[in-house]
Amino acid sequence: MQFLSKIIPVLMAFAGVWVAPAMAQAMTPGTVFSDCDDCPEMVVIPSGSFRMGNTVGGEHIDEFDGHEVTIANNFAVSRYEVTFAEWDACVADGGCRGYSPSDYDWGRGNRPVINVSWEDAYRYIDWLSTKTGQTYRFLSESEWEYAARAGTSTAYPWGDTESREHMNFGNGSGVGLAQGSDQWFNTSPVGSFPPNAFGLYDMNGNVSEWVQDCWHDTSQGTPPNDGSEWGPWECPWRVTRGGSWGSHLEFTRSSARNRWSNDGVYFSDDWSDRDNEMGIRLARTLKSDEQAAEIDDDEIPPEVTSGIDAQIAAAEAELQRAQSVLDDARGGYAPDEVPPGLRHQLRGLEHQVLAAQNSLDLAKQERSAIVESYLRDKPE
Ligand SMILES: [Ca+2]
Ligand SMILES: [Ca+2]
Repeated sequence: MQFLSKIIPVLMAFAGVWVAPAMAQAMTPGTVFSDCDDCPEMVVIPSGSFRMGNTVGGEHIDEFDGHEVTIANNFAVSRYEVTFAEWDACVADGGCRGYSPSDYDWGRGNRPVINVSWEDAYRYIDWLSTKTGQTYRFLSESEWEYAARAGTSTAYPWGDTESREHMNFGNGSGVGLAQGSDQWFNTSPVGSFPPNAFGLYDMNGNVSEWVQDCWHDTSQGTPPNDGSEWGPWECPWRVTRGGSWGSHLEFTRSSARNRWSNDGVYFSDDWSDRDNEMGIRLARTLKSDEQAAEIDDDEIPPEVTSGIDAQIAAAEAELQRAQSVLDDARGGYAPDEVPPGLRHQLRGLEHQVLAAQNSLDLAKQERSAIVESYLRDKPE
């Protein structure tokens, strides 16, 4: 936790400083920015190390025992859970496959979007990346816990006990409850409770949040310790974090782990992957100029990137292949005109396209990390 003493004063100094995207250069931890009018507000999170997992003892199912994780580069995380207003902007712009999730009459606007599968969320991320030219993505599971803890090693960012002054949760046994400062039986408008020390709201409670990682039991090998996701890219179960307005209390701790089905939703007649407790938190990779480290690719010796460049080329080829198989199978039908008999087949193929796109995105992110780590460590 050594980094804390350095970081916290910086955060205090920069808390709430907002910059327009054009000025988004050399962004210091704590800086808040947005890449467009309808884009989610993002907060710059500092690089650093932390102990991931159960740091306070007690029996908590599926939490890691505790291992050190080091995140080498600053990155950005959405200040709030993605809202209905932000989701609806995607649909209005022709993105998100036109899918308009139900809000159960709890309210849209600044309520967190719910009833979104991992693949729905991925489509939103894809739309946002295309619209802004930036690399939006899910957080990895370890990034999520690092961001939620914000330097703390207690069960919650505010201490070891659940609190309605700090979080929207239910009766502790899986049913919504409004009491004290928590006035909401279901979802609350995002930002209704104080932020953590990184300036992030509602990491714990309100809606549970998808991350990139596939689900692994704690007994299944060793999780990554560098902030990267625990793959593979495609799997039947994804990790969700933070618990929700209606989950059991044990899922609201910063270290708590949960999972949800990720079978792939192609058409909205399959609801198995969607739930009214599940929402979206975004990450965005910061570009090198935003980290004040100008990168000229000519400066990088080819051997530094040759391995990852080969991976990127293979991922691009796989994406092209999967897309062409899907296009052939669709046979000229628009997405909403596909006959029911063909839907099942297309659903599987579309899932493969998303998986290929996702693996390409991850390979590109890894290339940036390799280049930045080379520049940081190279001799003067
Ligand atoms: Ca509540
Ligand atoms: Ca949350």
